[in-house]
Amino acid sequence: MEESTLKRFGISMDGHLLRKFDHLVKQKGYENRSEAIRDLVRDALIQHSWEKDEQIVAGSILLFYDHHKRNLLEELTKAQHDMHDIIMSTTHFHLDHANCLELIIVKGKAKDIQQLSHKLTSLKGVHYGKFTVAPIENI
Ligand code: NI
Repeated sequence: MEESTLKRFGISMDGHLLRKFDHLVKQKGYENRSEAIRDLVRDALIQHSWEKDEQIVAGSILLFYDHHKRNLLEELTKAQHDMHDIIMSTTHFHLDHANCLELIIVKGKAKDIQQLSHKLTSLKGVHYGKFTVAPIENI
């Protein structure tokens, strides 16, 4: 029963990242690093499994960016117009002089939403992007 056997493996990580990770482990109340990593891996696998999926899902795309970055606003607007049929709402928050937070609520085929999310979060000038999604059919 290889699938159910607990396997051990080593992970290399730079000290700075590890300190931040340990802080996260503590904040989220995980027993240890292993438990936290298992959770992160499960989450990543769920997100990945939806990439080519026809399943209808709903979720949000959160973007944090500097609106001074050249062409960024135009690119963000174009990408959203290209896929307007899966976008239910977009809310823009001006955080300070330079930084913006944009929350995009989406609903549609998982593969289309994933594609939009990849497109938006990979634009130059987007400092942070977070995609969350939940199935709304065939749960
Ligand atoms: Ni703004």
